[in-house]
Amino acid sequence: MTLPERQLANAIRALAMDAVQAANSGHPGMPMGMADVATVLYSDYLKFDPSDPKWADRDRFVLSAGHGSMLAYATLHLAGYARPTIDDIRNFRQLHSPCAGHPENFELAGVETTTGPLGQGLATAVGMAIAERHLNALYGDELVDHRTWVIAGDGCLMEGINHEAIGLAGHLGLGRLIVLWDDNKITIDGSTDLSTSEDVKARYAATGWHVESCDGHDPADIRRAIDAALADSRPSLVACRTIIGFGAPNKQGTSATHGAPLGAEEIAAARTALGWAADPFVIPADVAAAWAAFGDKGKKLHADWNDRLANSEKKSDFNNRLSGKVVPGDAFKAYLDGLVAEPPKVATRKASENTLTALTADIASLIGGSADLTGSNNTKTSSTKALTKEDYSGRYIYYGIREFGMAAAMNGMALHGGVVPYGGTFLVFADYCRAAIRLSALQRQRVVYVMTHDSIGLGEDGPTHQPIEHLQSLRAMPNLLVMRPADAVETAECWALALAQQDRPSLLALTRQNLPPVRHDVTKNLCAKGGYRLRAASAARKVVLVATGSEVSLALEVADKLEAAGQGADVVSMVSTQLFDEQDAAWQADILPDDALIVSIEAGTTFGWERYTGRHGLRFGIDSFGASAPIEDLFKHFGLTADAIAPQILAKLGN
Ligand SMILES: Cc1ncc(C[n+]2csc(CCOP(=O)(O)OP(=O)(O)O)c2C)c(N)n1
Ligand SMILES: [Mg+2]
Repeated sequence: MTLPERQLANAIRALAMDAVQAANSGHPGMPMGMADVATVLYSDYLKFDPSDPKWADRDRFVLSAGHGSMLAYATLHLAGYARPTIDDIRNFRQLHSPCAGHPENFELAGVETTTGPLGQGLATAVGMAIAERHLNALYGDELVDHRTWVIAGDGCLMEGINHEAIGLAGHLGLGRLIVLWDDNKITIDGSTDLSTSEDVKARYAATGWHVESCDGHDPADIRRAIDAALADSRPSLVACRTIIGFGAPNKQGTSATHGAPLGAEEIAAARTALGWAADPFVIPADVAAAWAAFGDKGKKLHADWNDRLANSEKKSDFNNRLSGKVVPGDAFKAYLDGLVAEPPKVATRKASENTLTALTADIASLIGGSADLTGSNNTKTSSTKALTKEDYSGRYIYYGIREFGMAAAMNGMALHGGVVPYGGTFLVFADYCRAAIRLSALQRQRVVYVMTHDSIGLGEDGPTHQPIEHLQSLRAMPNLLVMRPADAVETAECWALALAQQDRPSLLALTRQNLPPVRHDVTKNLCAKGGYRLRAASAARKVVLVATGSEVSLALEVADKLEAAGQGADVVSMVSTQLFDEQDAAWQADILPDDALIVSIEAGTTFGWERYTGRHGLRFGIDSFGASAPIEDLFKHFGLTADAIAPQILAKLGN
């Protein structure tokens, strides 16, 4: 490497070791090891305009090895983005610094996705690459023509999700996805020899990827490998052989550089070894100027792109797509009116399909899919033909049996913009993709999870397939809107609410079994309040029955029995505890009054329902695993029938 180019990379190294030292925590090894690769990427390949980090046709860069966050902060700063400033970097890992321990998409405009949970960044990038190809198919090269670059470590490639993600990318032929693997043979515990004997390159090749190797400290060799990746139509893995902590003379090549400050002495020795004389957080003017010039090409490309957009007949459509605003249109309104005219007795998964039929007709940006349960999740509509390698304009993704990969890809699609992803699996398998649902919520992304077979009501498949703790545990996740509608009207309302959330994901818990209609008017979206009085007591109110989804009709039956015994009972449909908790105190007090016995009914764990029933209320649910049997037998076995519940309430009331 010529001295000047090595010096440009050394700027990353210096910022990484100095920021980690100042914070007294962090990961210097990865940024120091991949500094040469990152410098080549920024200087010659990455399409970006630092003055507009959200330019729609920019390349996406994902630092999947999120622990190496200082690589992201250093490159964004050096390349001339407004943030992070050098003071932001000085405050690395401190409260309110945008330079958080791991990169956060909501902290810095130049960070495309939150990373840190290993493997997910790469899987998220797959979704970005899908969105790019889809929009390219619709708007052409003149408006959408960018790549997705990933820097991933051994950990990202070792995690199970890597298998799902690269399988999907290989199958869909996402040739504009390029993964630069920090092939340093080191993880936290030491050498990768401790834990793996895998031929990673053979695995990628077997999955339909193009594979290159290079010396990650030789810019010419890095360029050769990347050029080969660009020339190949398959997604590419570039194995960059690097030395972790490159430049730290006594610690490089060892896991000691992975996740701890190098120490003042070693940093001084590294400065000498690297020929870097500048003080901490000082970038020499010639180095700064060279880095600042990297963005010039992108600025010019951006200006040309602006001209093309201005002259494009698709301009307003494109801008509208990218704005992220989606509004249910005429087909949806007609569908809602039809529900009042002829209330259907359907499963809410079927009601979801019917709703989606209207929504996908109205809203072109909706892209559906399922993890191999299309016919069970009811996620495909006549408007959504398959998105394939041959035709990226399709709007339905056959994700295969890859729940985690699907969820991470949906995050990437939402983050990319221009598309609104929804995808289905069984609710019980929310656990398989939970870590990605968590990143949907943390990253404030509008992803809609269509989770069917939401209770023992699925019947004979038994306890492995019957969710118990899932609803409550998902409700515990911050910023995830869990909704469990009770009939077709509520299902439609929940879909409208899910699409209206521009800054959070939603999860629709839907039944396999048919449910009777409980709502007969659609003048107002009552689900918007989270919990509302579906039926008021006739006799003097003694009880409020709070139920969700399939148990709302059961609550109505229980109420009939209580009323027959002279005890007035309200029935509340608690579609979303999160939305209910967001209502004002007056609404909450009106729906859950202090002077009534509050009773919860949900075919899942009772854990947590005391939040609404209080300690003295009653909670009906299931606190064990389910069982394999026909649905009627199961509800009887678990005591979730009006005949079983009503007497217990009457007894509690002293009758
Ligand atoms: C899912 C997940 N598991 C564990 C960790 C903790 N962790 C952070 S970095 C790391 C080692 C990663 O090794 P590698 O990707 O090779 O990074 P390098 O040491 O080369 O920088 C681990 C286990 C994590 N961040 N995410
Ligand atoms: Mg490693």
